[in-house]
Amino acid sequence: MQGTNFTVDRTHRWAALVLVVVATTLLVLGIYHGLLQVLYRAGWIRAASFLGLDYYQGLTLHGVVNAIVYTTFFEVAFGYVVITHFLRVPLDARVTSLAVGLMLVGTVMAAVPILLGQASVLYTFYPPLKASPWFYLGASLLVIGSWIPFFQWIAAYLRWRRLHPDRDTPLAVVGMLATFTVWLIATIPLAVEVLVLLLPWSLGWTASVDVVLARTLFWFFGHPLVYFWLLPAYVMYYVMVPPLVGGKLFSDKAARLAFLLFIVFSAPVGLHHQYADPGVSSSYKWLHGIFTFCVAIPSFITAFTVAASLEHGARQNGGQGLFGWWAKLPYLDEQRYLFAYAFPGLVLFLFGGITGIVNASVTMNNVVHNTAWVPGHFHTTLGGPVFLAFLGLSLWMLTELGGKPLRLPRWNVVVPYLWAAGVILFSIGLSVAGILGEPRRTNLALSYSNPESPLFQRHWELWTQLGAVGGVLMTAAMVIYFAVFFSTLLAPAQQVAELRFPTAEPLRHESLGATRNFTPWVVVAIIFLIIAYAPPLVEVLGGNTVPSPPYHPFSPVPLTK
Ligand code: HAS
Repeated sequence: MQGTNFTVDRTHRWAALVLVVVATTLLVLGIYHGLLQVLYRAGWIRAASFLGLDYYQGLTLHGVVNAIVYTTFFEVAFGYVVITHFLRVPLDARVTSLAVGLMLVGTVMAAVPILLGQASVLYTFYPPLKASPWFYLGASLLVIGSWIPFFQWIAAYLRWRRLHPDRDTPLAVVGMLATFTVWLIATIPLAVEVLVLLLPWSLGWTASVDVVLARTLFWFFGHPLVYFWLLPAYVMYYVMVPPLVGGKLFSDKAARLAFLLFIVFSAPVGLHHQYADPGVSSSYKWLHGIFTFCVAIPSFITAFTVAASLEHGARQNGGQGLFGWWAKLPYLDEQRYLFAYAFPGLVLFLFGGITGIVNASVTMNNVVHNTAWVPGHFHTTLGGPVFLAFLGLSLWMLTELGGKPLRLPRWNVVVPYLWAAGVILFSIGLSVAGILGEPRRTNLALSYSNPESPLFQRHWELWTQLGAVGGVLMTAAMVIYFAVFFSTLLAPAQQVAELRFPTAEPLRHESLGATRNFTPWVVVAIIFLIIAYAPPLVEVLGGNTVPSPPYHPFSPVPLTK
């Protein structure tokens, strides 16, 4: 791997390693419950869990661990690595320890009520589903813990700028600062939802909750959240992948523009999750729909820029012809395994992008909303480029920061392809079933998938079975991944820990213009947020929706004919 060497200071090396190891350990639980979900939906097992959890508990654990805890822990770890490596400005070790401590304590506080069955509210925790106050407090601590690093990084960045007024900000730093700007924007409405609506309600201080307001605040958070997940994968694609394929980044300016456009467009789109909700006028939904098509633009820019960088690298290695250069990419190279964790993710995201654009269209959304199509979509986005990038980069951090030799390297490069094959089958199964009307988040095994039930739907059967085959392949990939990760973790350190960060050089010099500076993009983002959210929030606040009492999900008694 080409790149500059830098030994990360001890505190940040340990902080990143602790976060990555804890996240991957919890992931074992998240993956296990994913497998149980898909087998249970297909009717291959009768109980949704072998650990005594019911259907909604297992689904909550699966979503919270995989989508919230694993991603946040990973991103803070990766952020520390990027910022310390590229800026080389010292960060206060005590503040870092506080941040990591809060994230760990918050996670335990949220996990216990889930395991006790007192927080079966799924990862979206929509009211009127009600959780124990400990769940909301724990989630708040996790979020506060993840804000602290961002404030450290902003201070470090401003200091770096003063020291190097003429230098362009390293691209990876632009990417991670954009990631956490999106996170900060997203988590402010979340904090309002949790601290003003849900926590007092859960503590019994208020009797009911405004469901429409809570959902609007949640999706104000929920869609920028998906770009918080995506952007570290884009850092990998733009910064690390070009040198891995022996080439250069096709356009540094396009990469910066993509990151900055996410700051502008990632948030004013949340109502596209609420097209079917009453209480919000259709004109605002329409406006959010337009913004949603805009937020696809930086991903289109990424598709072309990354494809051009791959082609450039492959041609440097002797690739020729219109398609012949594809053969020169290092698909199964054990040394450059990060490429294997990038490429299938990019392919999956072609499907994730198309299905996302289907979702964004109001009329087509009516067909797929709340059906199995939606998990079909997000396993090719969150479960595709994002998850594969995080898996590969976690392993990379473990070896680079821990000074550990990679174990089972041949098995390791198989993992992303096996996972992607599983995701494709899983997503085809769920997407087709969704178009045929199969609901998501429903205890199917007791109703629609149960031949004994009057609700039984035979035409979904084939597709749920296909989804289950995909789920088994995904689990097999993860069993191999865990074997690689934990055997590497347990191997004795053999080298001085030093960071070899593959870092792309731009193909040509470009004048960066407005992409040199964050401020105008943040200002435009705030203006768009006010335009997109002030009127619907005023409408919801002054509306005539009736507050709801709490509701606890339950596993219904099997229906019989
Ligand atoms: Fe989404 C629902 C719209 C992207 C995640 N989304 C969800 C949910 C999740 C999620 C978790 O408009 C469910 C939430 C829930 O629980 O209810 N989504 C979009 C749109 C995009 C999009 C327009 N989503 C994502 C990403 C996610 C994610 C990214 C996670 C990381 N989504 C929606 C909508 C809903 C929704 C509605 C609500 C549905 C409902 O009714 O409930 C866009 O950002 C997508 C743009 C992407 C592209 C693709 C670019 C392609 C690239 C790959 C290039 C490949 C190369 C390799 C170079 C334009 C970059 C070449 C190789 C070859 C072989 C050719």
